[in-house]
Amino acid sequence: MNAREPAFISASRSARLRQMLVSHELEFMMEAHNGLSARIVREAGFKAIWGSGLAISAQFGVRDNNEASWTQVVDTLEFMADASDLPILLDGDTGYGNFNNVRRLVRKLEQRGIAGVCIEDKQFPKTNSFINGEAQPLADMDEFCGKIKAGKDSQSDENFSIVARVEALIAGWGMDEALRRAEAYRQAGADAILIHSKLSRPDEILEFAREWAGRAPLVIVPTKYYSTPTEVFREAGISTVIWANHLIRAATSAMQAVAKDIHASETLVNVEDSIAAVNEIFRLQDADEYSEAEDRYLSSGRAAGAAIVLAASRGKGLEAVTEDRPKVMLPIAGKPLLRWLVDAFKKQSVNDITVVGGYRADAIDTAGIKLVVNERHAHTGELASLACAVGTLAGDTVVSYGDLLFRSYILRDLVESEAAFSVVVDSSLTDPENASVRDFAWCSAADDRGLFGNKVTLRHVSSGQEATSAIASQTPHGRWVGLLNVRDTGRERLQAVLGKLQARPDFDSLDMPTLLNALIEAGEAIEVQYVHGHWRGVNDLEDFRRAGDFAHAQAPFAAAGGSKTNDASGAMQ
Ligand code: SPV
Ligand code: MG
Repeated sequence: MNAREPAFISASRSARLRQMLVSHELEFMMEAHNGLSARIVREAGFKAIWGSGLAISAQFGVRDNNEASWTQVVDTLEFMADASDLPILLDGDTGYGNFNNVRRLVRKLEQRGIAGVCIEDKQFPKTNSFINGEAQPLADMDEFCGKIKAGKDSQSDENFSIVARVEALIAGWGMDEALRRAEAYRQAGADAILIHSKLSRPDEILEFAREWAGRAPLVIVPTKYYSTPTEVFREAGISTVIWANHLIRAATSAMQAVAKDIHASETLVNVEDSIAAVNEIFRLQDADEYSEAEDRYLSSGRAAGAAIVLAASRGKGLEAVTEDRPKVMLPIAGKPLLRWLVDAFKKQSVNDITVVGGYRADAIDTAGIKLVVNERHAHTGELASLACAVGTLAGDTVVSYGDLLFRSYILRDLVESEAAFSVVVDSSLTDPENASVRDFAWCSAADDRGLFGNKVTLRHVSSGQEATSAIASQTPHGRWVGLLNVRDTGRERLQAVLGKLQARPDFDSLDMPTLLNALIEAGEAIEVQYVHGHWRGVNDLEDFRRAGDFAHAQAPFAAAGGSKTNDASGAMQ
């Protein structure tokens, strides 16, 4: 869009095209042939688009002989008009029939927001002017004048333009015939005359312009006399220059080179850096607007949920089975632990999943996830891993340990929580004597099924690092399972608290409970969702061995081979 001319831009497309035709400046139109190229033309700064018959037929892979039907052309124009707010002048060939077809064409073009049409005085079906032009029969001049009149009479927008294209020079009928026809078309109501030439020098065009003497705007297509300095057209009083086919030709040579290279080399590495990035295609498609609209209009509440999965560790006590892979890639009932977790997230529409890898991150299956790597994983803890991903945090996000299996309702209830921060605490685990278990949780109230629905908040979680706190002398209310839900409303506060912890000299050794406790100290209410079993962490070989049974029990009956009963009793841990 041309920001220099706001008044021009706010006018309708047809008014802008008409303004270009009648202005005393030399104006330019660039060819486009689909929505993408129409957008590219606009971004390059052009003020209008030429809907080239040659380019549109070529992108369909058919000949410029009216092989594409006129409705197929009009459908293509609709995509172009949607993709770009520029005025479009359609190359309407001969008008696709007689005066009646022109009337209908004009009405349909107006309905699709097309600013004007150019019709040429040849016979339907036409052939491109550069293919044996002299052999092509011209239309009867009076009949063509009738088409122009019919088109002008049927437009409902006074600014819709009809450009009459004179093919007399192409067909070898001479300058006098070209001038005679141009004058007749002007009198029939044409808003501009396109005078076409297939010579490599502009001489006949310039002679025509001299004789024409500004009776109506003149449009030219210098495809063949391309070496003429543009200043020459300006001095000749030309209204508009059409660069008629250069984007389809540019696309063609780029596609030929890339296809040839990939075929010969059987790899993408040679071409990747020289072609548009996939993200550039997304940008041209306006993919961001779609994401924003999704946030506004999708009612599911968590349509664009995100997750950060901490998966950097090899797994203490699991060294025997993690030589070649991190803990999260251990196979549980036939699929990696991480895949169980990812599938569980996807089931709750938590689709934007960032996994923070570390130890043997190269072995992580990245299908459906984004992988970031904590390069310092060997010397750092959970918060250092979280910090690797937290910069990209957007929207509602679940932070999860990577070694979890759980029943689906646990995640569903967590992500449905409206609280800025919420965690899952298992009230079946309250024995702090078990030294191998950390993450004990003290809450504002014990799990009490009778008080179902009451809000309970987290008061403290035992951390691997901290000195025993006063609260730890009391019996805990359960164990934090490793799931934290951060609503969009809490995101910046979480980032701020994490930022403060990052300033501590011992940050590299800090774990997730330290973050939860820091949030609590900062005055945040962390809502507790109690569960009673129904989940597993994989912390040692014994957990690993038993996780298969648990996982089988989560699978549909068919996949689980009927072993559903393992999980029927409740507490799993
Ligand atoms: C087109 O772009 O389809 C034209 C111009 O009609 S030309 O191909 O030069 O005839
Ligand atoms: Mg054409």
